[in-house]
Amino acid sequence: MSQAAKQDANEPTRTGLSRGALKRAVLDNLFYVMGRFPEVASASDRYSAVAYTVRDRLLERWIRTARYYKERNSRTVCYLSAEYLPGPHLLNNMLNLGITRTAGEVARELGADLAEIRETEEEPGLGNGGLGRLAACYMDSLATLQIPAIGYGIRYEFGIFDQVIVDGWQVEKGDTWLRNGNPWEIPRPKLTFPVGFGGRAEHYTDKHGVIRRRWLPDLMVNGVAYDTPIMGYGVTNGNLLRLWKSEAPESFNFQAFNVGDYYGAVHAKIEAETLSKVLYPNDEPVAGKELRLKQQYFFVSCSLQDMIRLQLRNAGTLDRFHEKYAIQLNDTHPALAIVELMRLLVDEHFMSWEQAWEITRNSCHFTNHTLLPEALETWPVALFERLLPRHLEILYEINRRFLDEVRVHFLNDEERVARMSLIDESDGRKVRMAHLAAVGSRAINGVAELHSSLLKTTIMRDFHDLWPERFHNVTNGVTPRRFMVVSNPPLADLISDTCGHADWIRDMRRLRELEAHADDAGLQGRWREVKTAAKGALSDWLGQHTGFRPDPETLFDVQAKRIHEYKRQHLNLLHIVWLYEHLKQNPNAELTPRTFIFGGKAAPGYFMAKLIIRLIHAIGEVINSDPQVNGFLRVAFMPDFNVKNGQRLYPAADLSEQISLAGKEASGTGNMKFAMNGTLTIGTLDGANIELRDEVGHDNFYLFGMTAEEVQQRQAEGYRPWELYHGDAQLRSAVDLIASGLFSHGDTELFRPITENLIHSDPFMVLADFHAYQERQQEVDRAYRDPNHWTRMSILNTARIGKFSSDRAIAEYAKKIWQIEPAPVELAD
Ligand code: CR6
Repeated sequence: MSQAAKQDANEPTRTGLSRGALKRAVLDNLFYVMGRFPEVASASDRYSAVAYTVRDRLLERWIRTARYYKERNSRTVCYLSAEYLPGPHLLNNMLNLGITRTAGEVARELGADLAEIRETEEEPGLGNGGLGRLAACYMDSLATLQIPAIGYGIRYEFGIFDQVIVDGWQVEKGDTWLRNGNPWEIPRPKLTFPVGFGGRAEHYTDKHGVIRRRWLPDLMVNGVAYDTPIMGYGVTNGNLLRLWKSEAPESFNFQAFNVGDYYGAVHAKIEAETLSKVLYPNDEPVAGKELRLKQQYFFVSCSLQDMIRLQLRNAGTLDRFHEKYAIQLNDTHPALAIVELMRLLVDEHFMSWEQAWEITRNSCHFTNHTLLPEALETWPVALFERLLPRHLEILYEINRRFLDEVRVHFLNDEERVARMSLIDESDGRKVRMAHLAAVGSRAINGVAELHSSLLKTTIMRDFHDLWPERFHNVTNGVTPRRFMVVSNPPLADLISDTCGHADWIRDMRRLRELEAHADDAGLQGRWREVKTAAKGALSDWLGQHTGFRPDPETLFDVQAKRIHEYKRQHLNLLHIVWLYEHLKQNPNAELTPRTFIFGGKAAPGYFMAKLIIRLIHAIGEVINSDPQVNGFLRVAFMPDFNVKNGQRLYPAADLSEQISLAGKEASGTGNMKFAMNGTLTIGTLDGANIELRDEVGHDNFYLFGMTAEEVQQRQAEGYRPWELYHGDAQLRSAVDLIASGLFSHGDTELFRPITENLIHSDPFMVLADFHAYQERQQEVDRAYRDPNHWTRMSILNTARIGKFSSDRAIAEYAKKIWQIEPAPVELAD
């Protein structure tokens, strides 16, 4: 080898991680990819040049991983999810590669600022809230735990809308996240699969004289793969997020064009492309829209065809498909996978029904994420039949065999048979997707202890009677990489400093080492400094974006999540209104100055949720401009709550509001993100709050409200909110103040839907929990006045939050549900 060649081999500048290599790569990318030189580059050009530099380094590791998994034919998790909310990629990828510091220096040397560069990144808003963000946390942990995995989903052109506030109302703006390109994805135009819709099923005789059934769709769409590498933290393993974009097959155009039907050709193209255009903006969806069913089938079919392609390439047969793949269905959105896999195996790969069912049922696993009856997906049989006629036949056959099993198991119980059927015959015929998912899965799990046990006694009770061994719990978790290290670097540094290592980032149980220092005055002081600085940064941001800059010296009391009546933002508001009145009447009341901060989007068609946003602003307007209370009470709203803005909020919160009606929030994950950042919780015994309280210690958590059992009991007895309203003077006057028009310039109609609903129906029992909530808030108020005590509790929350790492959750899935082992990849040969 020549000297020069040797030097090249020793200095892989193309993907090196040294300062020199990074600097050269950024300049090269700016020049060769963006076609710019530094003096004229815009912030967006600089961002892209840095992003491509990081991407090259990911690709090297990712390709090495792909090769390694292929050689070993590793068992692989296929996570099927209609939503992913990864958040901005740049800093997270830098962290996982271990180059954050070097990259910051390189940026400075090039006259740029990493903070400014990161601000220009658009986040892929391909999800609504908790469920989509959970999928992203799980992708992060799968890679970090070195578990081979592919995340499959939809590449929506328009993700969740951007929220802007106009005159106190939410206004939705289209999310054009792709307008400046997306450096993180690699289009795979050759990797496409055809997906059919409509048409009919027919019998035919194959070349061996066997009579078979096949589907003749009347519309074909292509799914094109777009790949995003997902790196593990501090490891070489990189997994794959593969999202499908819909396109019209080329041939379509030409056919129609040849017969002169130009309009028809264009129309077919548009219809095909519409499929992956837009994400449905409903968290806990209600309406069953045709396009949504199409989207579900589209991504499920592409994903299964891809798995089958890989398995045939590697093994030459599909007989052991279930040994190769563990398919995880993220809620019922991908439940059609069960029917589609049957169709592919039986109709297209000529497998017997029995073998195909054995494979299907041993490949699929189902996570339920909600007990809300209105959020359980069903599809009208007529719609299902029109779009997927062959699938309906298969579904009926699955149902026929399943119901026979039920009859044999529970003799003479036709009522149970009707309850368990995949078809609901009670009110127009509907396909029950949760039942389909349960029948076709090896394992069924809820997302927190309470939720998993309620599943067994409520909506899945009959299934639990039949197959108790299939039921599990895996409590949700969130990634400490994004929600601690990337969101809150000063806190991460302080923790590493105190513990003497950074191993807690991979092994969150080691945060317990902080406990020994919880009373240490030095740590407490630094802990407070970190919190105050984060509050200052949030204040600045709010000042710039809303015109109101909260005082960082006040207690930051934050409720940030989707706006939903069951989450009870209006309980929080009633308390604020009560406080306001109380202060007006008792100007000398001893009170901790507090800023209540809200954030969250409302589904565009959810009237009450949008009115709650209006009410938050209305109350804020009056209170914030009343000099009589201003030293003590303020209300702010962070517009456009998304992953990026969440990262500003979690580090800055003193108190986190997790106040849903017990039994309604399956898990919640915001609760974990706040507590990781040393935020104390005021909350009900709902979802993962229960486990969080047990972990951090009952003394370090502000509990209030009815238990799920008490809620059920109260409802069974007949809940009468008007009696509570009439019987509690403070509560009544808070409701009345809203109804009086004080917050609506005298308009007594505007908020009537909220006040009337509370008094007369109150489905989420806001009034029943008001008193307990108010009392606990007073305790919070007192505790905050003792900074040492408060800081101790804050430190203990962080120290004891380890359980809620998504690494723990994924390790549980790997062991209990998937039976899969890590496959560590080495970087050097
Ligand atoms: N809306 C639950 O409501 C849970 C997440 C993730 C939700 C929430 O409590 O933390 O899933 N459910 O498991 C659905 O989306 C159906 C959510 O995000």
